[in-house]
Amino acid sequence: MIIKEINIRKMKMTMKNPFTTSFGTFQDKEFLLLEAKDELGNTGWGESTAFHSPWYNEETLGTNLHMIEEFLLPLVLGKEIGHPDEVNELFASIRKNNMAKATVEGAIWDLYAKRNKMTLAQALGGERKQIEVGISIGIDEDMNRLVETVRGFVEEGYKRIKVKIKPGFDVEVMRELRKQFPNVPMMADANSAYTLEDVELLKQLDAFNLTMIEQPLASDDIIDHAVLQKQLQTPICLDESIHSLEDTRKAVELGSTKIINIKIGRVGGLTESKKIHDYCMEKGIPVWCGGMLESGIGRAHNIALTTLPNFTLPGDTAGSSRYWEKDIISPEVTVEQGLITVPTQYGIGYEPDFEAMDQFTVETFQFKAE
Ligand code: OSB
Ligand code: MG
Repeated sequence: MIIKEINIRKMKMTMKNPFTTSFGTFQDKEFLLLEAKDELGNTGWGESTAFHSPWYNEETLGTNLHMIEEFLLPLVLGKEIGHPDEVNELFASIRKNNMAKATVEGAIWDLYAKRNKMTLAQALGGERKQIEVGISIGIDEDMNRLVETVRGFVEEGYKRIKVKIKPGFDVEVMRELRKQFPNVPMMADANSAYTLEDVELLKQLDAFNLTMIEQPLASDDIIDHAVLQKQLQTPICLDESIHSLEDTRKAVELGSTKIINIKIGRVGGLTESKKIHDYCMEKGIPVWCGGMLESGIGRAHNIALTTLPNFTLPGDTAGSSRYWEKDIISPEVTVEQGLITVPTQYGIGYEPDFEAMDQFTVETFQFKAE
């Protein structure tokens, strides 16, 4: 296929509820959407998971726009691409900027699947008809309200509850939640808020039978996590520290992690996600699909990826209504008893809802092959 045209939309959507992590709180979600068109008029969609500011990683909406426009599009526009795996190779001369790369690559995967009359899940080699999902709950210092929030999602049937923790909001919170919900699969995500000086505190979490603790230590660390894992019973799952198959291999070999959170954007796209998935499957390391508070477009990519066989733990891909009054796809993503039924339409399987999309579009950019 030949990539003839790329359209980018700068979006601004307001989440139903503010989301708080160990870095801070935000409610407005600003991000990029990218539409790729081929010479036959097929289209594919990608979503950038970079946030407005660089608190999760170093990328931002602004850096993504710059990287895509200046460096990535010239490598694909007007080019003949046989298979989306080639996009990774075309981008190999550009260091990092994984979320920018994944935005373009994701759109080309969707395009490829549609052009070949397959679902994105099939194009990736996934076979599941339904996927199991959990939910990620932000920090809420009002303990009673947090318990009620968790209760609501448990009653909705979400398959596991993930709670954000930070120093001063950790052991007692998990103790209370475990007391209230003795049998619910539960985990904690620290978003890098601790250091090895907190080992004694983190060891107290072992009492609560958590499925894992996500990214307790620095976002660029894999050494200290190995030291910590030796002293914890609770499995460590790395999120921020993993940007590639190579990072995964090193972290697994060092014993820094027993589970991997795969985020398509963070690792530079679906091709790299698949490689990490395959490697982990071979090593007996379970994976699950993380979330970046995506709109329906990014959510659809996460669903397709989760159909691969080693996604054996519920991911963070909650339903559209968890985040948005109105999502930008049709139908919206719905969750029933913690299950999402994988769509059977070609490509990402959901149609863009242009009316809703236009409503949240702040700026548009168009690029055409000469
Ligand atoms: O660490 O997994 C994370 C949201 C924003 C940035 C980082 C993370 C998260 C979440 C929420 O945990 C995932 C979601 O509901 O999309
Ligand atoms: Mg995380």
